[in-house]
Amino acid sequence: MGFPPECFDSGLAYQARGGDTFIVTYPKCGTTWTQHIVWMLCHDGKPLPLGKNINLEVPHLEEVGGEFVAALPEPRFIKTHFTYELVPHHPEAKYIYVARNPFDCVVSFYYHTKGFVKHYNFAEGSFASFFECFMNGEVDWGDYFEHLIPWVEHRDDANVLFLTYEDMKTNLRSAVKAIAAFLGDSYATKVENPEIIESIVEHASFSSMSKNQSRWSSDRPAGMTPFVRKGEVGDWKSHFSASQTRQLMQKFRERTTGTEAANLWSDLLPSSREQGLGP
Ligand code: PPS
Repeated sequence: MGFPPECFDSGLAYQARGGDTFIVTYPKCGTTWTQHIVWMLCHDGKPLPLGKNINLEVPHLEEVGGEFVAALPEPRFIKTHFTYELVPHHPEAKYIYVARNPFDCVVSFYYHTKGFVKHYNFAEGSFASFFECFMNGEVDWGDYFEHLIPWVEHRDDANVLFLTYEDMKTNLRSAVKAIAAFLGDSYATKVENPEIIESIVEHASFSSMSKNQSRWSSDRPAGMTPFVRKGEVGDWKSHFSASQTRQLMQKFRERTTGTEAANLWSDLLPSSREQGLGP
């Protein structure tokens, strides 16, 4: 499925309701992973079976449109890549935001754009040309930093749960528990059951989600990079040139200095010293 303009528009016009939970991300930051965790929390820890598609179970608002989402039974769990400004707001709706460092994000986004040959004319595209588009904010859903920073500013709102992909990698179990607690008492109680939490952690692992990938995307032709591709923190190091590292780090500093995003990945991203830029 693509993104019909009428679905995008009706997604923008969707009126959020009190019981809605939105999973909000900039693309390639851990959306599908979080959708699957939420789905399992709603299904007593069982994984999404083969034959189902996560994007119909936890639909992508701007892909299926607002009418489709409004017709779903409550409570609704909704994926979106909308910015803070564009996302449908309701004081009693909940928003799970997942951020990922921009270095790994751009690499993942590059393979995504190369692989979805049905949607993009980029099968032969180079990382260098995609990197340039990303740096200019000329990719789907626009500029990475314009997405990240307003959500970081709202990360302590009572109805926002702010997670990072990297923290989910480090401690998946505690991320699952945090999501359950955020969703409410009935979910928090579920994960007190050892069988349920064990099942969720197992089936949310990279190795489990690498299997039966038609559950995440049916549009990937055989032979292309799989949708659940590598699932690593730091894969960017095998893609970036020294110049690209400097450029993105410089942009990261320019855009995040003075915001709470500045220190999100201070232990992971290259320091000025490593780049020969002084202390
Ligand atoms: S999308 O198209 O925006 O919905 O993509 P999204 O799901 O946000 O991001 C895809 C990346 O998430 C990785 N992924 C995982 N990593 C670790 N563990 C699990 N279980 C997992 N599931 C998905 C997926 O591999 C993509 O990252 P890369 O770096 O390309 O591997």
